[in-house]
Amino acid sequence: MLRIAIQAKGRLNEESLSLLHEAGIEVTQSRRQLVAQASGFPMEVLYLRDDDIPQAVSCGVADIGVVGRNEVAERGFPLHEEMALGFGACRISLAVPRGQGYEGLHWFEGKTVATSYPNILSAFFQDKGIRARVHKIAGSVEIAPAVGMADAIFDIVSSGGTLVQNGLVEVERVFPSEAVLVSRTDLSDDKREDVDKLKFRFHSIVDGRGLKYVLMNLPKERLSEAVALLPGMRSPTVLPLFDEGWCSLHAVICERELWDRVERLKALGAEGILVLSLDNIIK
Ligand code: PRT
Ligand code: ZN
Repeated sequence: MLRIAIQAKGRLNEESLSLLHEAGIEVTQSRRQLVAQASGFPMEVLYLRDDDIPQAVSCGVADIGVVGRNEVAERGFPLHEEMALGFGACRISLAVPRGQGYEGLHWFEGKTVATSYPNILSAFFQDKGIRARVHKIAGSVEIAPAVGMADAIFDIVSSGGTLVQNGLVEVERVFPSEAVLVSRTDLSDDKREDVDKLKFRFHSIVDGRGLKYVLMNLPKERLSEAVALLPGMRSPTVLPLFDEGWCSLHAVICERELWDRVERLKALGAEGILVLSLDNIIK
């Protein structure tokens, strides 16, 4: 029986549960309980604060966990990163008060920087040869410069709205992060097998995100031009139609290229274009 640690509440909770759901795993008990039984996979779910997940997995309280890569790096416990999960995207960045005339990292020389990620920041400054003071604070890092506690901050940024609201400018993107699946480094063979099964399901979901399945009818003489527009998974599928001058073309297209490709296909004479959502891709 695998035990997975996920965030009890917060930004990663909902998407962790929906990833499990899409993988055919339902969590039956209320999330107020620390441990819940799952169905659809031999698994228990342990609800923790994200700060505690790296240690819980590393010391074997849980076998695997879903947590931000930022927490994994900051805590420094020995863990194995199994896969990136494609949600919770953010970065930890250095930001300075607006109007500082920032021209490069040497600006930080002798300055004080407030952060909840002192280990990642100290390692970064050391690597770059910058002597700055790293001031650890637990929360509301973004107000530290305004209240005179620090000259700059090193904090998580996603939309950047919080920085703007606090009169700060992002000057260095230091650490890109997203939710990852981590495992303890001493998994038994049985558990390793279960983790691989779970990863197979997760990959089929994560790989299918942002992809569309597109079908259309196309005059046969335009086929090679159309295929050139559609990289697909290997190559597009072409099926005959009763009308011999026409064929049916099926392909997988990345969502952000969808409209551009559809417009170009239409210009080639494509008709009856259907765009379908993809739940899973089993590679
Ligand atoms: O209670 P618990 O300790 O479990 O939760 P928490 O409050 O410590 O963490 P939580 O739920 O805020 O974040 C969990 C994880 O989500 C983080 O460790 C990151 O991996 C990831 N994540 C993704 C984020 C953000 N995006 C994010 N925007 N974590 C925090 N933020 C904060 C950021 O610090 C900023 O102050 O949200 C604010 C808004 O960001 P902007 O740039 O969109 O304005
Ligand atoms: Zn936390």
